[in-house]
Amino acid sequence: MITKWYDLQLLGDDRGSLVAIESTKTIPFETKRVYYIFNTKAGIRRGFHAHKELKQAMVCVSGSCKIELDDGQVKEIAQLDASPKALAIDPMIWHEMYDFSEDCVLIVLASEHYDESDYIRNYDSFIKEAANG
Ligand code: T46
Repeated sequence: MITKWYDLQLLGDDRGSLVAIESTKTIPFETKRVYYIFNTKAGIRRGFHAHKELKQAMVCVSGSCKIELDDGQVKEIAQLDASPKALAIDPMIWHEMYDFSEDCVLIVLASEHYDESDYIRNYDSFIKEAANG
């Protein structure tokens, strides 16, 4: 299985719900960057890359979408919705997000600051690098 989830604890009371994510505890890496993806237009597919070193955890806090994960040999599809869990996006996993609902909000915790040189954006190059281990 290349699909890996981190369980999040749903905290809440009669006022509503709360989920806390603690760096190095809830997710197993130090978080240097947080970004979020929202307002994705209907029919859009995004991602189309793998990271060389970056570790990430993706949480859907509203709505839903799907993500295809590909390690160069196996492809899996994960469904993201607002249940309390974070999807691991490890290095050398080609990923594509799609089927965004209108209200989909994805929060991504990342182990490093933004660095375009960490991206592999060409699928053939990804397959070659993945084959070289
Ligand atoms: C990923 C998936 C899940 C920045 O300047 N700083 C940032 O921290 C990020 C994440 C992006 N950008 C710029 C780079 C592009 O000009 O924002 C623009 C959109 O990024 P991109 O086309 O890479 O978006 P996605 O949705 O294809 O990919 C993003 C992340 O970039 C990527 O790391 O794993 O979400």
